Amino acid sequence: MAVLEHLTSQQAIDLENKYGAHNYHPLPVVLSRGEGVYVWDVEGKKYYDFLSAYSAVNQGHCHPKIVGAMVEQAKTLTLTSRAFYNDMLGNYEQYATETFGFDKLLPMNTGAEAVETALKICRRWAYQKKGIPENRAQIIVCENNFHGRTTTIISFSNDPVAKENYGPFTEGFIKIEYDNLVALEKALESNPHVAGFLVEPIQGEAGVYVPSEGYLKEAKALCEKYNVLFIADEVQTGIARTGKMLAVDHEEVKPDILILGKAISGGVYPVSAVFANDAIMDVITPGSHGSTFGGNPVAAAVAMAALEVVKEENLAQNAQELGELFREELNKFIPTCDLVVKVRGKGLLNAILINDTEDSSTAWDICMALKENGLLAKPTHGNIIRFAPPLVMNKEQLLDCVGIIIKTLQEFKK
Ligand code: IF1
Repeated sequence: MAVLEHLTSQQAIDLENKYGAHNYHPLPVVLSRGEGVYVWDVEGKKYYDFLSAYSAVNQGHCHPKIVGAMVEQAKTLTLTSRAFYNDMLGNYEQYATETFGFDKLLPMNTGAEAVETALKICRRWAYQKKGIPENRAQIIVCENNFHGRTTTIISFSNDPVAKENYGPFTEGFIKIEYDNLVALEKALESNPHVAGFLVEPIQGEAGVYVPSEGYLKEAKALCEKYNVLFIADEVQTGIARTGKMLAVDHEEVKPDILILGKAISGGVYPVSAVFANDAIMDVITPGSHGSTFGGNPVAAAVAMAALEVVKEENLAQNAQELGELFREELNKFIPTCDLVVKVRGKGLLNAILINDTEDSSTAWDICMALKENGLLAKPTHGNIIRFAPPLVMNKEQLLDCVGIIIKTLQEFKK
């Protein structure tokens, strides 16, 4: 094994700059250890993690139960491919489908793969079950969506940074305004070949946009009225992040297709999954979709442990209560601070809107100051900072973090 010499932060940054593609602009902190709500940098400085790897580490860093499940399975059988059965996948599929209330799941690895899988299932359902003419299926998506980075997915993005010079793009998508039921009904009634509606229950990357109360329920009803599949992308909002197991649970909405990723594995291993009932999932036949690692024994073991942790530690209830406390404390502070316009979110998926332009560096500069004060967060735009700690945080730690955020904002000079 290559000798991992002890690097300074700058040495680690230099190595990444020299040998790695520059597809990110990370905050200049080099992490070497994580435990629960904390991470440490290579110089030993301790931080609260207020990003949770974009809501993948909901169960806290290096949760012993999840890591233990991974280690045990990794010592036993890591990968068989789906050319053969293995003794873990069926167990996991039963446990996860019972947890989320669907007949079946299709196991994949990353969120984007799961989104792509859901799009393929939706299109095939449209042709084979709804009777839409071949290659005419349309899927409705929302402005300012984020569903991943594959070529098809960025085809329906409106983020120029994520899209420019990656064409030609995949056709078959209709974009409408988020949280606008009139726009949705108009798109449904004026396009005869709509197969599905793909939506984030809360738009994460757009800046934690929580839609109006009732939006998801009404949108689902419109999909039923027009015989269109309601596809919920809960890669970021799922797994207790917003105070319920799924964000759609706040409105008791049952998606036709559910997409999960990130924290379904507790951030320990790449795991994603697409859930649907038999009437939809049975369009998938042998050889019509697959993945080398999809449904591997380690992923199965890790995901079962990660879901058990969410239930055993009551993480949804904790996210609900601590999220309310977080917004309550910040809403007391905001009237005293010109720098912050508002706080918004649900459960422990929150963001503050900074009183500056979207192309300013203010949010970044505030995150740099937060880092100095021992809390790691990252802007989604020049004027929005997302706050998403692990859901295992306790009240004392949360109030400590609120104190750090308020202190940093009070001391911040543009
Ligand atoms: C990056 C944020 C971005 C997602 C939703 C699917 C995926 C994601 C709702 C794809 C992934 C990640 C990707 C990462 C940063 C982060 C992110 F919103 F979470 F902050 F980019 F918008 N659906 N989100 O949020 O899952 O393929 O990454 O496993 O690409 O920079 P993935």
